Amino acid sequence: MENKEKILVTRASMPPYEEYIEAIKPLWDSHWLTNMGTYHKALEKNLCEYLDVPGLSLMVNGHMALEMVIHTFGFPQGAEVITTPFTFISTTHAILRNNLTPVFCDIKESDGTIDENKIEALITNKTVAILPVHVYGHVCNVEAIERIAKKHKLKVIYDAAHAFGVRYHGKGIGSFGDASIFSFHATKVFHSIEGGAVSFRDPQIYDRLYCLKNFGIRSEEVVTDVGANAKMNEFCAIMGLCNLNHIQEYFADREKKDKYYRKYLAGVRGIEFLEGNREGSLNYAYFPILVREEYGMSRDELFDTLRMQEIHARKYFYPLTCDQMCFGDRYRDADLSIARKMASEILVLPLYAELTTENMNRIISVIKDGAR
Ligand code: T4K
Repeated sequence: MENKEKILVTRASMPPYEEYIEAIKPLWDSHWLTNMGTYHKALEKNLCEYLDVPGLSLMVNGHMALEMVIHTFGFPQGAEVITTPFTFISTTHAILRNNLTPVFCDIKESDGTIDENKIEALITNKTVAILPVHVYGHVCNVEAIERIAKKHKLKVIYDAAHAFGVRYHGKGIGSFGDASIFSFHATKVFHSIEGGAVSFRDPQIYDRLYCLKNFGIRSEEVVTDVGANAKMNEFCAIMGLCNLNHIQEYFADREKKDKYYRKYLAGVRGIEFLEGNREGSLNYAYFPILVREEYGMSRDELFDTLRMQEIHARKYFYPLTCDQMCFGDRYRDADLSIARKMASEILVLPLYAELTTENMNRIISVIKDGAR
C-alpha cells in the first residue's frame, strides 16, 4: 500500500525559529524564568490591547484560567451553574472542581452554542452563574444571556477557549459577561505552547487572580486563599509574544483553507457546514461539518474511512461532556436532544496554516467519494 502522509486535525503554528531563539536569549542573563517575569507582564499588556478587553490575567492554561476565575466569585458549595455539554471536558470539570453543580442546557442547531431560550427554565434558587462556550469561535447570543443574567442576578463566565481574536459589534469577545477565559494551547489559532488567560470587567479580579494563581500568597509570610500554581512561565510568554507578531498571517492562511473547503465541499449531498453566527467576526479556529442522514454513510463511518487514509479528523465534541464515563448516569435525564444529535453528526476537519492544497484535495476527495 502507498505510504500516505498523515494529516492531523491541526498542527501548531510556529514563529520563525531564529525569532524565538533570539527572543529567549535574555533569559540566560536574567535567570528569571517564571513567577510573573518581564515577558509575562509584556504579554499580558499586549494581549489586553489586542483582545480589546478591560482587564486580563495570564494563566498556565485555559483550564486553570476557568478554574481560577470561577473560584474568584466565591460561589457557595453545591450552587448550580447553567452550562453547555457540547464542549471540551475542561468546561464541565472546572465547574465540578470548584464544588459546584453543572446544569446542562441544550444548544442551537444553527451554531452549536447554548440555546438562550432554554436557559431560564433551568434557573432555580440555587443558580449562581451561566457558563456558555463560544464553541469553534461562534459567538453566543451575548445580549440575551446578559438580559437573563441581569434579571436573575447571575454571573456570566464565558468559555472563549476557541474565540481568540473574535470581535462582536466592534468589541473584543472577552469584554462580554463578567469574565471570559481563553486557551493558548499549542492546538489553538494563537498559542504560547501551553497557556491561557482570563479577561474580566471588574478590575479587582486582577488582584484576586494574581494571588490565586500563585498559591494564594499575598506576601512572603501571608497566604490569604487556597490557591494553586497557575502561572505562565517566561518561555511560554515569549512564544506568545512571537506568535502575536504573526497572528494576522495565521488568520489569513486559515481563512484561505476555510474558503477552499467551502468551495469544493459545497453541494455534497448530506454534508453541511456549521456556520459561525450573526455579526461576530470569524477566527477560523476549526472547520466543523455535519454529516447528515442523506450522506452515503454515517459520521462514524466517514471518520473511519478518513482514518484509513491517514486523515485524522476529530469528533469535537462527542460524547457530550455530561455523558462521559466519569459521571456515570448522573446527567442522563437532561433534555439535550439537539446537543445529542449534533454530537452524533459533527466532524472537525483538519485545518491549520500550513495545510497544503494537495492534502486538502485528498480530504475533499474522500468526502466526495462517500456521498450517495
Ligand atoms: N474549554 C474549551 C472549550 C476547550 O476546547 C479547551 C481545550 C479548554 C477549555 C481548556 O484549554 P487548555 O487547558 O487546553 O488550554 C485538544 C487540546 O489539548 C485542548 O487544548 C483543546 N481544548 C481541545 C479541543 O483539543 P486533544 O486531546 O484533542 O489534543 P491532541 O493531543 O489530540 O492534539 C490534537 C492535534 O493537535 C494533534 O493531532 C496534533 C496537533 N498538535 C498537538 C499537540 C499537543 C500539535 O500540532 N502540536 C502539539 O503540541 O485536546
